[in-house]
Amino acid sequence: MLAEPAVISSQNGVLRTTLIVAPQNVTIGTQTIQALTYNGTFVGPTLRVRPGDRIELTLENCLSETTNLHFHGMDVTPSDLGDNIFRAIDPAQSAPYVLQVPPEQPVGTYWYHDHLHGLSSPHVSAGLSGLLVVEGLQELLPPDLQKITERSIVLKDAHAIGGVIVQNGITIGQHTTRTVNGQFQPQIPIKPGETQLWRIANIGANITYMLKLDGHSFHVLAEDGHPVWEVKAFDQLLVPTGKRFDVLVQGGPAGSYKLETLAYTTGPAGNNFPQTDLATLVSAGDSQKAATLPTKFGPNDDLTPVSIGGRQTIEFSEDPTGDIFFINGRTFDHNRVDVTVKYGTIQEWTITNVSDEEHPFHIHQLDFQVMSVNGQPYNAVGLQDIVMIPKRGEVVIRMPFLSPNLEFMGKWVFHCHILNHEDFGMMAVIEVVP
Ligand SMILES: [Cu+2]
Repeated sequence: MLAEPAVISSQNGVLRTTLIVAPQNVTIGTQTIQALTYNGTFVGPTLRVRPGDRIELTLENCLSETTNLHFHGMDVTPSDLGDNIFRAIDPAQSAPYVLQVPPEQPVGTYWYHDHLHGLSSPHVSAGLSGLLVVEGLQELLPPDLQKITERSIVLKDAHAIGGVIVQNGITIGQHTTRTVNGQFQPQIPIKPGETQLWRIANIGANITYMLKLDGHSFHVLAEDGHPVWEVKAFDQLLVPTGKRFDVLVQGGPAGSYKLETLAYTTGPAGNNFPQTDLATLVSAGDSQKAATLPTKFGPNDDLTPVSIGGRQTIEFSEDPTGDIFFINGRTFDHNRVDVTVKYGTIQEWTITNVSDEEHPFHIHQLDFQVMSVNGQPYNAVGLQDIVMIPKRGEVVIRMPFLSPNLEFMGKWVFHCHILNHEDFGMMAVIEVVP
């Protein structure tokens, strides 16, 4: 049976906790393997906050290597003790992280993970990631759906050799064990006609999922923690590393239904991921009258009519052997500023990919709207923080650099969210100035 990760919730507006980063043996199906964990579990504890809360977290590093922490998707300061991925927490150090979650933070599913350049892929592959939920999504639902069962569907894989998760010389596309909430092919219970909220998140380091649930659709309420203004139903969801979908699932007639990832290729220079069973949805028990699902949901913040305050072109490329990865022809240098943006503007970026594989683009601290893919208009129904850039293709996005919190100005990064690509160069620094 599917089990939820441990939960740590804010109390009276503050989430105060310690995450201990340490090697730990974990059990996945019938295997016991050595992972790197937050508080001892392969899937770290889920942190739950409300908009406007404060996070006061101590990261205690019991590894033999440096680590740090990133709060993926959060509109918080990238500086000082905040969501600052330029920090490095040495072995045997305890470090404070203090984040003021803005009252305007969109409600939905986020996550946290190690973001130390050069070690982020090995560390996240080995287990260093967990969910972060900003509560309030149910309150946007019709009254009869506000108390529905909520489930985490945490997608995370482990490639182990000799009982230890591989961290050196990671080769994407090798056989890996895909888990849901750290479990191997669990059963997920539902009643016929019952509506459930699933928080789907790919918090692995490198692999892509094309999710399908036999006989069921995913009714997407939020993408990357940003509620949509129009709910659409999908038979399949493309979930690259880092991506989240909050969806409604309505139980079909009594029976068993496979949750799987379909075979997926990221291109001739990329990877061929095989079809893999992930879990079984078991519909049983008293039938319920299927609720009418909403078609409208979050506020409409469509950026189509806005005036553009600046434009950038960003190029993703790689060397012929696929060992080094570039943004605008350069590998990451944390001492260099690659893009400067004026605070208070809405920017339009054209992200081109001149390689023969897809790369999921991600930027910290804010969300963007996809305007077009390969020149074809894209009818976005919300904002997001990850978009797959097609091989030999381009995506145009619009980003509001408008956080009401002036601390928001500073330096942060954008990168490919295949963490092996990020570690080998595919990341760049953005600075927002007055
Ligand atoms: Cu990439």
